[in-house]
Amino acid sequence: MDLRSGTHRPPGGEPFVALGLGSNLGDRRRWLEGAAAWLVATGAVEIAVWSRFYETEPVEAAPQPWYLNQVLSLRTRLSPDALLALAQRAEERHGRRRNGRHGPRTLDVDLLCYGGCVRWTPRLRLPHPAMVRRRCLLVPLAELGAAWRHPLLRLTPAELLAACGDPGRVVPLRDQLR
Ligand code: PH2
Ligand code: MG
Ligand code: MG
Repeated sequence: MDLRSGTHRPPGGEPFVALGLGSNLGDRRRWLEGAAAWLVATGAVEIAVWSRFYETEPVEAAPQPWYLNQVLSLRTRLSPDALLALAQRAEERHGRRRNGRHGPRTLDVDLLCYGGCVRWTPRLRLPHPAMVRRRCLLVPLAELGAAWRHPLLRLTPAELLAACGDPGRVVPLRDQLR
């Protein structure tokens, strides 16, 4: 497979690609930082912008500990499918055990968006359907300040956040440099 095939690359620009990281088991910050470092060490991605870390109330899930969430934007030549496979390897390498859908987890790495790519397959849905419903994803995503627009709704992350009715609490982690 030619990972550089240009089908997802808009003319004259790089696609805005974002990953959502989450953890609510064990040393949550260590899992997120370890995953980001591992992703970079593969050589397949560069991190363009890091959001802050946020303490977030679990949403759409049985009662469980609060999450630490972060969003990263990436530069990569990987296709959406190859990037998803890399994200899943990162989960496995950071203690992820499948605790059922939406169970507590050491590490969740979700592909939130890949430029204007729209996909609806059992394996990969783009943009990530939960993104527009969850403040725990939209608050860090909006922090990146991207001009990206959701390819179906035509709204920026800040506009999606303003329209989002999720009451879940999202609080920047203390002790951050920014
Ligand atoms: N992930 C889920 C379910 N619920 N809630 C928060 N706050 N953060 C998450 O990352 C999250 C969640 C399933 O992936
Ligand atoms: Mg998830
Ligand atoms: Mg996931």
